[in-house]
Order: sequence, then C-alpha cells, then structure tokens
Amino acid sequence: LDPKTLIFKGLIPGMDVVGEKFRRNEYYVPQVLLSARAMYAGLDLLRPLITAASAGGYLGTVVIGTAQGDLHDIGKNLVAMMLEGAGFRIVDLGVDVSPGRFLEAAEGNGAHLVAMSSLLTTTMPAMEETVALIRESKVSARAIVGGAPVNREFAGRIHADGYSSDAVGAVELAKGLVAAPA
Ligand code: B1M
Repeated sequence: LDPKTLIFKGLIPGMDVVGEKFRRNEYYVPQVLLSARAMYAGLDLLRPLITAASAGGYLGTVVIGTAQGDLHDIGKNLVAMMLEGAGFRIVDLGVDVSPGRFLEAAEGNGAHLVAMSSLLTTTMPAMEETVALIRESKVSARAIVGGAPVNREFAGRIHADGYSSDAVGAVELAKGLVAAPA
C-alpha cells in the first residue's frame, strides 16, 4: 500500500471521527490528545517512506508554522512532510508562530514560500496579519494558507497567494508558485 493511502484513507478519517465525537461532547481533551499521540505514532512510521522519495537539489524553501495562538500541528506537520517528500527544504517554526517570527524566518532563510496552518476560527486573523507584514516588507516570499476553517474565499480576502484544502493539494500549489515568476 502507498503510505499516502494509509494516511489519507486511514489516519485522517480516524481523526475526523475523533473531531465529531469531541464536538458532540462524547470525547474530552484527554481522549483527543491520546488520539493525536496515536496519529503521530502512525505518521512517524510512514515519514521515512514519504520523505525518502526526494533526492538531489531543492525545489525551493518553505517556512511553515501554525498561526499565532494555535497549538494544533498534525495537519501542519503532514503538509511539511509532503512538501519535504516532494523536494522542498522545510523550515518548521512549530506552533503559535507570531507574524514577526514568520517574517524573520522567511528573511533569514531566503524562503520562496511561507505556509501557514490554522485550526481555530480565532487564529485566522493572525494569518491576515502575517500576510500584511510580509507584503509591507522587502521579503518576496509568497504566502499560502490552509487548515480546517480556512477556505479559498478567506485566502482571497486576506490577499494570500494560495490556498489548499489538503496536504496533497499544498504540494501542487507550492510547485506551481515556485515555477511561476512572482
Ligand atoms: Co482541537 N479543535 N482544540 N485539539 N481539535 C478542533 C480544531 C475543533 C474543530 C474540534 C471541534 O470542536 N469539533 C475545535 C475548533 C473549533 C473552532 O475553532 N471553530 C477545537 C478546539 C475548540 C480546541 C480547543 C480550544 C479545546 C479546548 O481546550 N477547549 C483547544 C485549542 C488549543 C489551541 O490551539 N490554543 C484544542 C486542543 C486540541 C488538542 C491539543 C487536544 C489536539 C491537538 C493536538 C495536536 O495538534 N498536536 C486537538 C485536536 C486533535 C483536534 C481535532 C480533533 C483534530 C485536528 C487534526 O489534527 N485533524 C479537531 C477536529 C477536526 O478537525 N476534525 C479539533 C487531522 C489533520 C490531518 O487535519 O489539521 O485539518 P487538519 O489538516 C488538513 C487540512 O486542513 C490541510 O491539510 C491537512 C491534511 O491534508 N491543512 C493545510 C492544514 N494545514 C494546512 C496548511 C496549508 C495547506 C493545507 O498551507 C498551505
């Protein structure tokens, strides 16, 4: 079986069930944390199979992180893993990343792309602030966004350069942006 099939047809639908149970108050935070730990155990096994696929020069550098105030990182890590597997150099800033840290890292690493993830509606405005900060600076990196509450319309409204609903789409988006002149 393709490792991506295991992720997208096994691990992620499992986490969707957890999310639904959490929403209905059938699961509480500890159960969700346990599920996240199980998900990571699965991803750790699959990571070498996915990232081993790339060899040779990098397609570009991507600075990635979860928006300020947001601690969810499973989706962000999945996107980072897929991008790495596709041949990008990844600078992962982790979770709760302020607009200033995104900008600093993009500048310091000569990033082609800044990829932001948000899972909470309350942390979506931090993405808008980050895009604005990048635009006001001399940094030429393009900003892409994703995460469960984010959609194409929101991405357009905050003037992001791209949006993807999933990790596979994020790879296509990133490849397209580095291939096209700014
Ligand atoms: Co939280 N949580 N959580 N949580 N949690 C959600 C997001 C929620 C929808 C659950 C619910 O109510 N049904 C809800 C948000 C409601 C809202 O904002 N409207 C919620 C809440 C409320 C909270 C807390 C506030 C709960 C509390 O404390 N009372 C709290 C917030 C803490 C904080 O961040 N400040 C909290 C905490 C947690 C845990 C720590 C327990 C844990 C996170 C563990 C971790 O990440 N290490 C957790 C989890 C696991 C979830 C759910 C169940 C699962 C999220 C997940 O990992 N999904 C989630 C419910 C759900 O989404 N169904 C929920 C799997 C992952 C692969 O999907 O991240 O969407 P996702 O990534 C996808 C795409 O979105 C896309 O690609 C990925 C796959 O292809 N993508 C990108 C993601 N980022 C991208 C970036 C890109 C492109 C694509 O860049 C270009």
